[in-house]
Amino acid sequence: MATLYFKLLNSAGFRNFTRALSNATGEPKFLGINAKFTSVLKFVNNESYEPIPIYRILSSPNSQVSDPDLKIGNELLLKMYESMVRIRTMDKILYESQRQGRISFFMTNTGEEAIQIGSAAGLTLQDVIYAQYREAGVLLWRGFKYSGFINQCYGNHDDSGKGKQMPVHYGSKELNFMTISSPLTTQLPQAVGAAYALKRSKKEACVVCYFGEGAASEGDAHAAFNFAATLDCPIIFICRNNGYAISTSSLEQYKGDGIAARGPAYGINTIRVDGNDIFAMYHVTRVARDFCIKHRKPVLIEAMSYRVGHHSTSDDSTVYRAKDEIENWNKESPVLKLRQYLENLQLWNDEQEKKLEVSLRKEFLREFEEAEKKLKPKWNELFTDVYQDMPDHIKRQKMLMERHVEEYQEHYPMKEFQTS
Ligand SMILES: Cc1ncc(C[n+]2csc(CCOP(=O)(O)OP(=O)(O)O)c2C)c(N)n1
Ligand SMILES: [Mg+2]
Repeated sequence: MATLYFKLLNSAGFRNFTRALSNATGEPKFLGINAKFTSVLKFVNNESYEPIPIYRILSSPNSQVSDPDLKIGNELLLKMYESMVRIRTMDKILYESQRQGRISFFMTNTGEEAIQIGSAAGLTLQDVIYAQYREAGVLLWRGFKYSGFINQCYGNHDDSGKGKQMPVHYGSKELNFMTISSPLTTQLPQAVGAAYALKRSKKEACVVCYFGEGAASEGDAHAAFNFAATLDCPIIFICRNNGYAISTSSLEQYKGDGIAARGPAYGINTIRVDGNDIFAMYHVTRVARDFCIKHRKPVLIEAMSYRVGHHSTSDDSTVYRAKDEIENWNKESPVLKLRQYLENLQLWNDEQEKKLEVSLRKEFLREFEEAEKKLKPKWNELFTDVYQDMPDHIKRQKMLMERHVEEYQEHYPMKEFQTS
């Protein structure tokens, strides 16, 4: 008891407490809360505040991007547009290939290309990415090639995950992009931990963590926000609010002012942005990155958009939403918006569009044919790369499988696997 007393007495918290017992007016102050007393009994709810506004630059194709901070030259503009069309091309072909039974599963990015490319363009390769699964464009912008995406979806021997993951669970050590894992929101506390480590290492970089508004309902999201705020971690949380968590619309997912409203409650600098406006995404991400690194503090960005495609190849979204709704959002396509903007500036025309489409499709199909021919990884690699030192029970499973395959090999497609 005596020791505890001294510990308390010596702790900064206790000293603050004694200091905080009264302020200049003689009224008591509560630790961690900076508020005034009131005699009005009134509940506060989300209607007590104006909804957080949506920052945007591109309200129409005629909008001017005049902010001098934005520094967005023609070369960057065209690279952004080409990258958006690149994802679209990949999405279309891999989606169809799943329908043809060539791969087991796929998820498209349609409608969210501006969130992905705009934010990725505002970062550097030193920043560490923790994504959910609908952020292929971020990886593409960082330099991941068509071949990398296709090899992963096929799980062939050139897939860096050696076929251990289901399709779309991409990852790249070289590009600082953590491998995707599907249990929702697990990436958030991990990302905060990584941001804390970055802060301690004093590197000029931040962590960027993407997640859906559905994932934000998991307890892990709340734990992550609070740790990021209280430990002052350099992390940008980018919530893609695309209106749906599979069949559950945002109308049923939360009752407050979306995900952004939670930021200030945790003491996190927050902004809501038009996720269909690539310039707004780019600008906000750059400013957030500078803030995060300079002040070693988190930022929350809620990017408003719409999931135009089905949730995945296992979903038919017309069962739970009207076709009109999808068509209306298709008209808001961020790819179309940027194209119109470029056409207005006479930087793009129909002929260039056709040429780009044809060349990307050709490039993709070439890689696709190559990937289909490749063998699967050596089958007993199933047991490797998880533990640094293989535990005994895994060694035993490996040995049993080797024996089994040896004995019954005529029942297995052994020719499809690498042998050495
Ligand atoms: C812990 C956990 N619960 C449920 C699921 C099943 N599940 C996969 S995706 C998904 C919806 C997620 O929606 P959101 O976070 O908004 O991302 P979006 O698909 O809209 O991009 C659900 C419920 C899961 N993968 N993990
Ligand atoms: Mg969603």
